[in-house]
This record gives sequence, structure tokens and C-alpha cells, in this order.
Amino acid sequence: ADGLSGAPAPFDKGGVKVALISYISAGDFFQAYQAGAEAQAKALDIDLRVFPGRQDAAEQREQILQAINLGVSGIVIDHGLPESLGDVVQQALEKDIKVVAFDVNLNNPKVPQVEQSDHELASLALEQVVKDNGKDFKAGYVYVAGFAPLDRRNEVWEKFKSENSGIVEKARFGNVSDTTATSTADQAKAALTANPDISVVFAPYDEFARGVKLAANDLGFGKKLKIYSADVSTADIQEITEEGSPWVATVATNPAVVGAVSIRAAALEIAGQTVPRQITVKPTLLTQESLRAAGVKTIEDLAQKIPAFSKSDAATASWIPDKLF
Ligand code: SR1
Repeated sequence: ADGLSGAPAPFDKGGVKVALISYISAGDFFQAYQAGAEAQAKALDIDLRVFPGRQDAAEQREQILQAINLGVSGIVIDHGLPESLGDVVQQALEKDIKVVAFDVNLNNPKVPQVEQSDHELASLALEQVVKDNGKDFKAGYVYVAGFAPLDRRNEVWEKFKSENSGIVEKARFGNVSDTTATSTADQAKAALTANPDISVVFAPYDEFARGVKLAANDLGFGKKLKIYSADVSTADIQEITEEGSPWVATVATNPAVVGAVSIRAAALEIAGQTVPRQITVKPTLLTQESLRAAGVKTIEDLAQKIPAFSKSDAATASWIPDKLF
């Protein structure tokens, strides 16, 4: 560890230990989030300890205790179930370990919360739904309660339905696991078969959208269905832009940027500098049409064309290197 010249302590010496503790590791979003966190940690000469997430609340608690015992200076908690984290997070804070939470509401004034402006994300997607389909259609909706970003997006969906009586939710399903897309595909197949009049599916997580697309293609419903999602990855861009794809729009941040922002927030906290309690990375609407027209094929293409996909102004400081991508 060499340290960063001009950085405040302890970053001037380098090798500051930080833990990244995730609830979910599988899937493009979480892999890219981790890659962004690792790149930012490297740029800060942070010794980042990554604990893999396996959708297991007990294991995540255990990992927080392990991180405390390792003597880390900071912990980034990426998703999780708030009810199983409160007391162990408190233990970390009492040892003067700084904690940053991404997409899990820890409701602790000492913990900055990072999010992707989920209300705006869902609103942008639903505005596009109305633009493409009007206000009179039958919908399918993919949702699993208990995940902060999905709960926030759900608030917008509920309000949207209550304001548009012609939009009728005929089926609701969803699954979050290490096989989210394929399990959601099985559920979507049953829901679409039972409700063949569904013409729009709001699936605000890319693994959900991938599952619905799989089901639609298997059933031969690809032409009569439109899917709207959250998130983006290179694989998603390929699925959205391929010929005849029913996946017509997504609203997304660059997850690698969100991972980098989470590490920067932890670094600022460790250095004793001011960090807002609410840190948001704003998402962008990406339609099938706009992606095709711009010839976008990868997330790197997006980063070149849309500034928000290559960096965020959130949680920055002059001593923090931000040239990551
Ligand atoms: C199970 S929660 C999945 C969501 O977490 C992140 O906020 C991503 O945007 C993803 O949609």
C-alpha cells in the first residue's frame, strides 16, 4: 500500500480496509456493481474485502461480524433485509466503523443511503408505457416485496394504477433467488397463458424482464407483448435491440458507477468528511428505438454517449480519483 498523495488520513498511507457485503451476487447488475466498487477501491488504494451474497440473511449478518473482526474501517452493505441487519450494523458503528448502505433502508442517521432514484426510475418507465400503449390496457406486473428499490418502484406503480382506471393489473408474480430470470419465466408463462389479453408487462428489474421475455418467446407472444424494465447491461442491450424483441424500454443507471459511488461515500465517511445522508444516482430512459438508432451495443457504448453512464458527481472530492472507466 502506497497511499494517495494529498489525501487525508488514513488514505495518505493506503491499505485502508473496507468490506463490501452483498445480499445478492448473481446477475449482471450485481456483478457490474461489484466491479465498479472494486475499481474505485483500487483507485483509492483501499484493501477491499468482498463477501459474496447468497440471498441469505443469516450469512449476511455473519459476514458483518467477520468484517468487524477483520478490523475494517468501513463497510458497504449492498441490499439485504433491514430487520436482520440493524443490531450488527449498530455493533459496527459502536466500534467507529463507518457504514454505507445501498438499497437497504437501515434507518440509521449515521448511515448514508445510496439509491438510484427509484421513484423517478419507475415514473420514467411508466411515462414510456403510456406513450406507447395509451391508458387502456391489461397489464402484468413483476414484484417481490421486501427489497427497498422494488418497494419504492412499487409505490409508483400503485399510484399510477390508482390514477389510471383503464390500466388493469391482471397478474402479479416474481421471484428473487439465484435463478431469478428462469424462475420468473416459469411464473410468467403461467400468468400469460391464463391471461392472454395482457399486452404490457412492467418488470422493474432486468432479471425479471429477461424472464418475461423468455416466457413470451416460448409462448409465441413476442409480437403482442411489450416489456418495460429497470437496469441495463451489455447482455440486456443485446436482448432489447434484437429483431422482434418484446423488451422495448428500460430505465437505468450504470451499476458500476453506483458501486463506485458507494465506495467513495465510505471513503469520505472514513476520512471524516461530509457525506449527505441520501445519495442518489439518477437513471436514464433507454428505449429500444433510441438504442437501435444510436447503434449502442454495449454498456461501454452507453458510457461514451451518455455522461451519466461514465461517472456521477455524487460523493466526490478533489483527492478521490474518478477516472474509472
Ligand atoms: C432484488 S432488487 C433488484 C434491484 O436492485 C437494484 O436496485 C437494481 O436496480 C435491481 O433492479
